[in-house]
Amino acid sequence: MTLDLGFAPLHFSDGTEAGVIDVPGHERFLHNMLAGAPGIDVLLLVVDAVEGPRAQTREHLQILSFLNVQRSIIVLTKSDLVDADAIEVVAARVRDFCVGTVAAGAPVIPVSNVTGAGIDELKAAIYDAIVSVPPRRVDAPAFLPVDRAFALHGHGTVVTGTLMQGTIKTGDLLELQPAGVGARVRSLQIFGRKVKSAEAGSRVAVNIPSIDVASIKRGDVLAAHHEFDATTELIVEFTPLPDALALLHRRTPVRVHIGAAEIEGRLVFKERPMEARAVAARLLLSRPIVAYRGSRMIVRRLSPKDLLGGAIFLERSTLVASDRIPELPDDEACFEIVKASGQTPIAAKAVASGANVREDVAAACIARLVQDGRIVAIPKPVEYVSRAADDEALALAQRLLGERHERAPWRLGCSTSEVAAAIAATDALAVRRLAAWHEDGRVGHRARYWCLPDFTPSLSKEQLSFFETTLRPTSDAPLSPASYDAVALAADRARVAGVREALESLIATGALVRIGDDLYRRVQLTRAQALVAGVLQNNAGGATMSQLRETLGTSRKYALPLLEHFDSIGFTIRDGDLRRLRSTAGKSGAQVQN
Ligand SMILES: Nc1nc2c(ncn2[C@@H]2O[C@H](COP(=O)(O)OP(=O)(O)OP(=O)(O)O)[C@@H](O)[C@H]2O)c(=O)[nH]1
Ligand SMILES: [Mg+2]
Repeated sequence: MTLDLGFAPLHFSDGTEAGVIDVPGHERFLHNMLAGAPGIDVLLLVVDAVEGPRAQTREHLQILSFLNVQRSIIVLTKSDLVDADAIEVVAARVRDFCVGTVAAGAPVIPVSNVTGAGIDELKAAIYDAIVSVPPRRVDAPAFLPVDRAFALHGHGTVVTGTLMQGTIKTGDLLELQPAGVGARVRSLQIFGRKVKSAEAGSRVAVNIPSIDVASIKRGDVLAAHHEFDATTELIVEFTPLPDALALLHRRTPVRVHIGAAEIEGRLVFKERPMEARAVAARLLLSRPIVAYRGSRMIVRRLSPKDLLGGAIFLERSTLVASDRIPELPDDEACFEIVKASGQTPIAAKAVASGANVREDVAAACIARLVQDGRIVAIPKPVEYVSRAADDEALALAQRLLGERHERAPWRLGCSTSEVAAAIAATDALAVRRLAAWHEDGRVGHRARYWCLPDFTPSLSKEQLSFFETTLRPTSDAPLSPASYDAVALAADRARVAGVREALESLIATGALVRIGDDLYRRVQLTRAQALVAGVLQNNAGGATMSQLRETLGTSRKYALPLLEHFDSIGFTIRDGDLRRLRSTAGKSGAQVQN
């Protein structure tokens, strides 16, 4: 079984020479097949006449369809092991198998390596094929992907490969890429024969003694000096295999085979491809590579290593030719990134890197998108979601609130955690989103509860009568409060549904006012305030605590916290033993600081 690439010359009587590249067939050595395949112009698809084509045959054909194969020949080996009829049958099968592949319509030649039958016909077919293959570009900058590197005693480092384009001559100064190290060519060989120059399409061995063999590996490129810049970001034209469409995401982790190199990276689309058609894509690699325009590469999934498709190098990402690549405007690119983030708010910085634009550009795009209402800002820290995602989450939250208001109208609404569960967010995120909706007036907020904007709690008949009874003041002290603790205890004991929640709602809406343990009805408080105002308006110098207590007709126990409450809400101001109205205090010229 062949493990790695094999190379051999094939000579024809007229002096024509072909370089044969033998690649392993077994799936486990596909990476080696991929290293050798880009140099192939003429494909010899070797099929066992006994077994016929196998699954691996299909994968090889798919791979080769993305590379440089110009002509194909189907070779049926072991013809000595089957009769002529069987050969016809298997030949027909292979022809069918090759429909729609690079080998479609290729001649089928049965051979036997045991008897030598068919070998001359095969050689003739190879000759016909190679002379009809259009020549590679010999005047382009030299580009030699290195498939082997070794040190030769007395000569130093030698690298071999298929010269993809250009010409190499002895004495040339080349460059080993992506390291970018200069390398002088001391000597050249084509299949063991010393030559002065080698042209594109040749299998060559290049002696570059100035470079340490340990610093070269399969996949490096020996290239024309100063012609290629290594890059990790490229624009490619990617053609997906139909079977691979489902495996593609907008950003797909991939393993790319280019030249003899194998590199991990990400393939990034503006939009996930839905058809097996060529699309522009950005390829972000984990290591720099060099490539020439038109370099072909094979793209596999990172794991498992399914074949995804083929790609053609167009430009380094920084040098995008705008007429070739349908670049989305930056606004759209930024919008796509926000949209792709779904319900997870995304920061401007992440939008910039996702859309591959500068941060200041992203900031301007985001401002326009917010202005146009296509994306929505979420506060603390400022991040963004798409309008559609926001509407969706808001609808869920509003549905929850509506249901809750209907089921328990006496309740203030929902806690943050309840909303968080409904919109499938963490509490921390829910509070930020609720704050944004509250800011826009799309949800209401009262005492740590969230509600629909126009919602006011309303009590059931039973709850109303409970409070009526419990909070009824005695006729001799109409302004005396109830005890909050006592009311809460009574509420807990009463068999009235939701009455404890109703108590909190009454306090939150201000119908009841809690001052320490004292619980006032709003009417009591309004009355008390009017009485205090009356006394103080008639006493410009102020009134004492006991004067006010008498007016209110309550005990000192209640009067003290109540007056302090009036101080705290800015209604009165205390000055030693005296209290005055804060609003008139200024007007009367007294020395009061606000
Ligand atoms: N009888 C007969 N046996 C053959 C013929 N050609 C190859 N074989 C035998 O088939 C077996 C496989 O041959 P290989 O040349 O290793 O096949 P391969 O396609 O290169 O295999 P991989 O490199 O693993 O992909 C060997 O035992 C060969 O001797 C033939 O024409 N007739
Ligand atoms: Mg083999």
